[in-house]
Amino acid sequence: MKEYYLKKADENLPELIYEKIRIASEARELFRGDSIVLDLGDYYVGRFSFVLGYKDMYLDAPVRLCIKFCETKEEIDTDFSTYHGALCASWLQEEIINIDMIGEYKMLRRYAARYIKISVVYTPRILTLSDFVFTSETSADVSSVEKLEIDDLELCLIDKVARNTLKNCMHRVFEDGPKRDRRLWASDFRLQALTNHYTFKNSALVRRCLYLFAAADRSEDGFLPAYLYENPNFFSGTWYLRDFALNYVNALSDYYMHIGDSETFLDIYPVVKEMMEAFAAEIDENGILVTEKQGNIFIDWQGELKKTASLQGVYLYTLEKLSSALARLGHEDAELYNSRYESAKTAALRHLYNANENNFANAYDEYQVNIHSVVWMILGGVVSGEGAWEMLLRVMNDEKCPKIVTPYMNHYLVEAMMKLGKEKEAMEHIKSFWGLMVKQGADAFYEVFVPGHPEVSPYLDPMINSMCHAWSCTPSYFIRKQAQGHL
Ligand code: RAM
Repeated sequence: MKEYYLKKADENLPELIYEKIRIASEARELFRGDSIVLDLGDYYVGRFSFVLGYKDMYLDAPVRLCIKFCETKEEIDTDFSTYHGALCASWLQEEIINIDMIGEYKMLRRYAARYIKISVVYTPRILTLSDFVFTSETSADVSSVEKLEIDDLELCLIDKVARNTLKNCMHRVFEDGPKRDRRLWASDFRLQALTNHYTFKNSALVRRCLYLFAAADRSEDGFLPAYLYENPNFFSGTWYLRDFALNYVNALSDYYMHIGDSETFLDIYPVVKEMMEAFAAEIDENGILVTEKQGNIFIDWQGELKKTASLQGVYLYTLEKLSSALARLGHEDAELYNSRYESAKTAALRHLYNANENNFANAYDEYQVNIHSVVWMILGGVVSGEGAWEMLLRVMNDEKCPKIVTPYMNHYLVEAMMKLGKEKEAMEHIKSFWGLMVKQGADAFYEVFVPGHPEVSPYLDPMINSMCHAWSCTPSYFIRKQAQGHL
C-alpha cells in the first residue's frame, strides 16, 4: 500500500507559482566593512540574485560577502554568533559566499525573508551591487482567494497577514515554517488545510499531504509519526505525538466534509481505522486515553502543562468528527466511533471532571488546573453552555494557570469560544492576540507569541523561533467562515 499512497501523493504534486519581486534600490558602491539592507516590501519565500560589478578597476581577487536573510526588522541587527538555543544554528539564514567573477550571481538555496542584509567581508577594490531580484515561490494561487466582504478593517488586516502566513508555508507540501523545520507536521497541516479550504482552495495539496501521511511508517504500537519529509526522498518522522496523530484523522474528516471527495477518504480510511484501534488499546480501565510517556503528547509548547485531560478532549473531538464524516458517507463504522465517543465522554466526566471545584483538576494531571484542559473538554463536548463559559473565563483569569504559549493553542481557544456561541468574544480574542502581532508590525504570524514576552522560545533562544508559522494562519479560517455564515 505504501507504494500506492506515494504514487497518489506524487500525482498531486503542485506546480509552484513564481513571482519576480524587484527590489527598489540603486546600484551600490561598497568597500570592505560596508553593508546594505534591502527591503522586499513584504515577507516572501524564494531565491535571490544580484549583479556584481566594479567601480573603476577590475576586481583582481574574489569577493567575499556575508548575506543574511531576515524574517523581521529586529533580526537585521541580531548577532547570530551569540545564538545558544537547542536547535541547530544552521537554520539561521546567513551565508558567506565567495564570488570569483563579475556578473549575475544566483544564490541556489531557498530563503524566507522580508529584509536582506549584505555585508562586504573582503574585496580588493570598490565593488558595485545592483539588479537585486527575489523570485518568490509558493503553491498558493492568490487569485483564487475571494474578496472578504466585511466592514471591520482590523479583521481585514488580520486576514491579510494570516493569508500571507499560509501562502508562504505552501510549497511541495504544507510546511510548518519556511525558515525552520520546512516539513510536513500533522497538526500544523490540519490547521493549514482548514484555512486553505476558505482561502486558496488548493485541495490537491491537501490530498497530497493526506496520502503522504498514509504512506508513513507507523510506530511499533501503530501510530503515525508527527511529521515526515518528502524531498528528495520520502522519510517518516520518528516522533509519535498522540494529538498529532489524531489531528491527521481530523484533517481527513475535514477534507471529506469540505470537498466531498469520498474516493480519497475511503482510500485512506483503512490507515485511520487501524490507528484508531491503536488508540482504543491505550484506553485504561477508567476509559481514559493514557500514553506511557507525557513526551508523546504535545498540546502546546507549555513546559508546565499536565496533558491527560487535554488529550482526552482531542480524542473525543476526533471521534466526533470521524463519526460524522462516516455517517455522512452512510458508512457502518459511524456507530462504532459514536459509541466510543459516548464511553470516552462518560469516563471524562467521571474521572477528569472535578465536581467539587467545577474544573478539570484530576488525579491523572496531579490536580493541576489549566486553560488547555477546559478548552479541550469544551471541544470534546464534555462541558457546554454558560457553565463551560464561566469555567473558561475563570481559568483564563487565574494567574496560577499555565499560560497558552502558541497561536496553535490559541486557535483551539477561539474554536472553543465559537463552539459556546461566543462569536463576539472570539473575534475580540483574535483582535487582541493576532491583532497585536499586526500592530507590532508582523508581516506574517509567529510560531510563538506571548504578549509582552518576546524572549519566550521553546528552543531556549528566540533567535530560532519561526516568524512565519503555518499553525498561526487560522484567523482567515475564522473570519471568512463567519463572514460566509452572515451572507
Ligand atoms: C516544532 C514545529 C512544528 C510543531 C512541532 C511540535 O518543531 O514548530 O510546527 O508542530 O514543533
